[in-house]
Amino acid sequence: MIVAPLGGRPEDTVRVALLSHGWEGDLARTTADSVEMLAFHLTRLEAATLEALVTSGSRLGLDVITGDDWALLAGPRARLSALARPWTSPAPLVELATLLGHALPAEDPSLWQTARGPIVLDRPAIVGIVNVTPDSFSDGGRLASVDDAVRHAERLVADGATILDVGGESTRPGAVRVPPDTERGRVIPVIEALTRRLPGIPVSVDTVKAAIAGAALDAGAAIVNDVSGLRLDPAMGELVAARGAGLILMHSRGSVDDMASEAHAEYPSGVLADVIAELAMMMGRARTAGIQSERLVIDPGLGFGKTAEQSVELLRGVAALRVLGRPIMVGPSRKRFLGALTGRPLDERDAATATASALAWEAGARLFRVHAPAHTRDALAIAYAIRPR
Ligand code: PMM
Repeated sequence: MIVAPLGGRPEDTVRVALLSHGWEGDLARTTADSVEMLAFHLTRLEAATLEALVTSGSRLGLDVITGDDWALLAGPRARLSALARPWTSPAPLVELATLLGHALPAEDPSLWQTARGPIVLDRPAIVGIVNVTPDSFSDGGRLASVDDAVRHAERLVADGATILDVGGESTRPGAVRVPPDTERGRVIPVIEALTRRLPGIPVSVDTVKAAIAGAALDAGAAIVNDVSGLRLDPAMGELVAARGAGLILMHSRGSVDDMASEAHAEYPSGVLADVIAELAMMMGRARTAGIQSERLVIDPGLGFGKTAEQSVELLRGVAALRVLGRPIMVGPSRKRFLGALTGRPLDERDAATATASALAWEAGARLFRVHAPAHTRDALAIAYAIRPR
């Protein structure tokens, strides 16, 4: 007899073991998914709900840790699903069962619908950054003309980018705000040129303004990257819905002036729980505006309203974002928290960016927004090659 421990994520290792015994792929996956371990942080619970949760949870073999009005609930997906059935729940658990059902992650989505067709995310997708700003964080506005921007974009694609993100307004704290016409004048000619010169590469526009997003979609963009998560321009949601664009909902707080600072870095329930709750609100806003969920990608907004430590904590917990049921994008590229961890200046953080990206891939992230993709492409190629199968 041999008893061998299975390391790693249970759903992956169990699937691999079942496949090794000749199980058919789909059956192995569904069976293995039932042992996926999940945990939930429940807050603002009534006393009766808490009491019923302890009883039902322990009967199902779930771990339930409770406090005054909160609980941590953990266990295999299959047992959690048994709790997420409002039609069989006792009265105090009906609401919790319903909410748990919504919160249980669907299988990782691998398709992202955009205005120019679907993007398949069964392997890592590198989003190359084309900052057409004189004062961006990390590339210092070296792209003075449309030709410079196109040349830079071609380099990004040669180095592994499969999507390009064009931005014309810096969120760097203290950056000079640009009037919409200036932002439009920066990004639209670049998007027109890119969609002409690189027709197979979907382009996203990094803007919080519906008018700029609309003009960018007219110019051939497929995706809107709204770093305000639909908070700052009330017209953005309806525009994205009407145009069938893909939408990146990034977590941030505050205005363009202070969102990339630490001005709003208070997270009473912990940065991970609060960011997930606020991303869920942003997804609700998208739904209300009529945007289909297949068009959404979520992004925890590393460095936006987060201290370096909080960005690290978010990256550590990025797998938890999978509860939201949409593909996850991360933007660690050259950010301050990587400087804090490595002691390296801005222009020496590409290896750290690549490492952070590969580790985030393992935790479930699928899109990686980076300035200089070469290292990240290599790191992700290894991470992809050794993925559990
Ligand atoms: N970071 C920046 C700008 N836009 N968009 C998304 N979706 N995610 C990010 O992390 C993000 C972003 C700031 O970085 P830069 O000014 O160096 O491009």
